[in-house]
Amino acid sequence: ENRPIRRALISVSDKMGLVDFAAGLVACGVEIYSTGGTRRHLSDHNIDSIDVAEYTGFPEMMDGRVKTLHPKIFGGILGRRDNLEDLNSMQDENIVGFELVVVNLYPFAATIARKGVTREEAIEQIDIGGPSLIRAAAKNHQWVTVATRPEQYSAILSSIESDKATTLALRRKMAEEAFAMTCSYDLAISEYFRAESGSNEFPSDLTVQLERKTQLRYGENPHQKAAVYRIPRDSGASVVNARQVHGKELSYNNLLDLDSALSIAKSFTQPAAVVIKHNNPCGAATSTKLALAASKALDGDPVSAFGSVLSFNRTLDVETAELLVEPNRFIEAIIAPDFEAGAVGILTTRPKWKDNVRLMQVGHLLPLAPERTIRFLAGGALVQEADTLPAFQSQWRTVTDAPVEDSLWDDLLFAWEMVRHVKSNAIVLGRDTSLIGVGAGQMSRVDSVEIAIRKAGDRAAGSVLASDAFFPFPDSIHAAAEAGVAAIIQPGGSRRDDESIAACNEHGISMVFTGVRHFKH
Ligand code: 93A
Repeated sequence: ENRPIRRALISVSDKMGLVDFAAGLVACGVEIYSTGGTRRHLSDHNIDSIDVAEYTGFPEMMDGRVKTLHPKIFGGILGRRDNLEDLNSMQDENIVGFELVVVNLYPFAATIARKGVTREEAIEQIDIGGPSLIRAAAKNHQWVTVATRPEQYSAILSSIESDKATTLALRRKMAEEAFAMTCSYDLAISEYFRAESGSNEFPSDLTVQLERKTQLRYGENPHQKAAVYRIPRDSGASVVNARQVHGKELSYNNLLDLDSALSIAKSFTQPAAVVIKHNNPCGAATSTKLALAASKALDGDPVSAFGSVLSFNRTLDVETAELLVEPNRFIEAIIAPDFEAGAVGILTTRPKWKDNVRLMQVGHLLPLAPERTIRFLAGGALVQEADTLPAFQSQWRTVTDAPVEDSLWDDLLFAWEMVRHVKSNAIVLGRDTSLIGVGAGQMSRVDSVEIAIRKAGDRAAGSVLASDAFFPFPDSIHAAAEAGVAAIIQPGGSRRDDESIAACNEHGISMVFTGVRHFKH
């Protein structure tokens, strides 16, 4: 079921990694067809390609609204190579076959996140041809390989380099990811229209249908009966849908913790590792490599990490697995998009580990789709949109005399992303894009500050502090200053903001207001 790749159609908005990929394809003798902007980008880097417009005989028109929507393109993707009629049609109409389709879409979500974007601009960023190309290629994955993200290029190229072809398994995996991607793309558009119509009215009746997935041994405590239910037809990347690769049955509390762990790992684009205890993060980090992120995350609070659950946003590799099985570590469960075979080997054979750890494979993590949350109360329920609002850095304001040092911005962004995942009142300290102190669930904010500082110890000096809501009094600022905190990020909006700002100025600390609150109750 290996299919040779002779011709590729490339049409991408995100040009990341494209030049190396295309150059590799050309070196393997693959002929490239491309659309306007993509073709210019390739030719700027001395890579020749055939103009799609020249091939179809139709110019790009209507400001690019019609570029690839043509039977000579879709016939070349959808034609079944073992169907005589399809092949005859291709020959009669001078249609060439594409065995590889490389497309990523107009950045709709990034466009609507921009400040002051108009409705017309948003509408123009609804990609029509791109999803069609992707869906056509994914439908015909028996013959065609589809790439929708730069991260996929290396696997595809190395397969072509070694075998001049791709395997069915690879094509099927790419097709699966492609349909998940076009689905979340359309969901973002539909949510935009919903928000635009100003209707924050939720349905007047809500029917929640759930099907029992498994009976659990017990609930939060051994005297409580419990079961797991799933939403029928929901196939998103979730703990409920994840596949258990190894280990004994998950408990109610494991499932809750894994769900939190996964939602945090999902929110980072860089390789990330997260450590959860009792539904709050006690370690988390991002880095250039998963193993580095894991080591920083576990060092965040090594005492609390004992008996924790872990999540990762990349395939768990051998290097990371080696690091996890160090003596004196005890991990209840791990969730990751995938596990290298060698990593499963390491995690499931070492004494103490093999009988205890559960491994959950969740599959490709989609970018955050808007979701709703439901919490049952006695006599009813609360329904809300999930707090998946991205950080709009363009709307942040530095409010202190001292500007934020350049070296601290990454940590501020990291801490701000983390604090929304901690129970209110939430305070986190971050340093070197890792979590070094957390104060969670306290009834007074200054208590959370003091706990976070105590957890960070010597490491608090030079760190950044994030607060999920404004400081009602400047006492927290004084405590942070005493510990050597270098910068603070918080929503702002208290009647006494000026007192907090004055306290920062007095201590030479910089402070950023985000204008957005992230309570989690
Ligand atoms: O406006 S479209 O929906 N009409 C099309 O026919 C079409 N074909 C590809 N947008 C279309 N595309 C998109 O153009 C691709 O999905 C890709 O994001 C972008 C690449 O255009 P260019 O190569 O001109 O930069």
